[in-house]
Amino acid sequence: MTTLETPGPTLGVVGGGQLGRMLAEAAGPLGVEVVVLDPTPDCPAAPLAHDQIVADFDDEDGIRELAERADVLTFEIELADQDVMGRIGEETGTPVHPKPSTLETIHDKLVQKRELAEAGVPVPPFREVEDADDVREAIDDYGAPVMLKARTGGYDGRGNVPVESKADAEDALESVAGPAMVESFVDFEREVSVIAVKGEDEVATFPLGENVHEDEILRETIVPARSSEAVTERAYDVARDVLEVMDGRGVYGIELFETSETRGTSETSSGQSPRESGGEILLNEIAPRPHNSGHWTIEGTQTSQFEQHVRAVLGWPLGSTALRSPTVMTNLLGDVEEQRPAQLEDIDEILETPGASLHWYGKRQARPLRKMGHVTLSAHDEGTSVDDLLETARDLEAAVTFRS
Ligand code: AIR
Repeated sequence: MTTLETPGPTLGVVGGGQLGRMLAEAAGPLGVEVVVLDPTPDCPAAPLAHDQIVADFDDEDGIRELAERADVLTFEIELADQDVMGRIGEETGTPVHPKPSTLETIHDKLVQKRELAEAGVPVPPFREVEDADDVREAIDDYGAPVMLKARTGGYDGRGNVPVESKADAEDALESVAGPAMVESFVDFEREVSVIAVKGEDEVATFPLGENVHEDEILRETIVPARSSEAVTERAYDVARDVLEVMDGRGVYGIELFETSETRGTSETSSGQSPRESGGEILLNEIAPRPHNSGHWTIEGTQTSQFEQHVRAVLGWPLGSTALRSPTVMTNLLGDVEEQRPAQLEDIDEILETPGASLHWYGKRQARPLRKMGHVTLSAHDEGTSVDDLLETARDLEAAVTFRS
């Protein structure tokens, strides 16, 4: 039986960006206190959290203080140092979720792909590359273009470089600047993601989201995804298989490709055309934390991904992931030429539109393509389709301007 007292349990979160902010927003009503650790004074999570420890993500003293004050340690950024968290977690007896070993696996995209492929999770062809010759060889084998990825450190598209031809191999490797891997470029029909939750002795998956990326950065999530039922079910199966490999409780963002064609026998055996049955599901990447493609769950489902993360890491029962209504989320990315104080103008249309919710992360500085906020638009009547929602959401996003 789960018991609540005052003050409630404390969650220590390494990282205090928008994810930490939305975690704190979700923790409040449950009586859970959040302390974040982030190097930026007045980080986005600070005004909503109980407290902020100003320290680097790998600062041992800071993380020890966080662990001593917390009942459970978690993280909202992959720059968190798994070795330091693991060691200090053990020293202080504060559990860390997801487990640092999971973060270690995920940290290195090559290790991540290898472990998942070994577990039978479908992944695009991939390999380690050490020099430009390896990249060129991969282009020979997979065909151009290929996707060159930094094995560690990249997020929000940083560190992912499409290589169009062999002539670009050298420059691409240089821009990645570090250990790298190459993946075959997936000819996808759409990108989708499953936000999945691993609880104490249960798992949950949120409705499938369809993601639109540009320049490797998420722009929109559309729910339900416009995939066939068969593909949607397949995505949930793959997500559950992924969770089997992950160690530790919490929310995982599982990014998937739905390929354009159905290969093999499924199209003939089911008697459906590829369009009806859809393509295959391949794993793209995993994030061991709440994910941008799950922000829509705040308004769109009965329990948000942030509340699920709080519940999961504390070992509490998970909530319902049932869809409330079709929902579209659009990111508000810094539309500025260079860094400047954050100021978003003309927000009136968003505020006045029924079903629209504005989330502003409170980042002091806008930077080109930085995630500054998002807008969620939920259907408020039965007749509204996701295509209608998408059109309105795009209009809302276009209505606001960053002061430059
Ligand atoms: N984040 C973590 N991994 C990927 C993303 N987008 C979130 C976390 C982190 C914040 O982005 O909430 O703290 C950092 O944002 P920025 O704009 O300061 O780089």
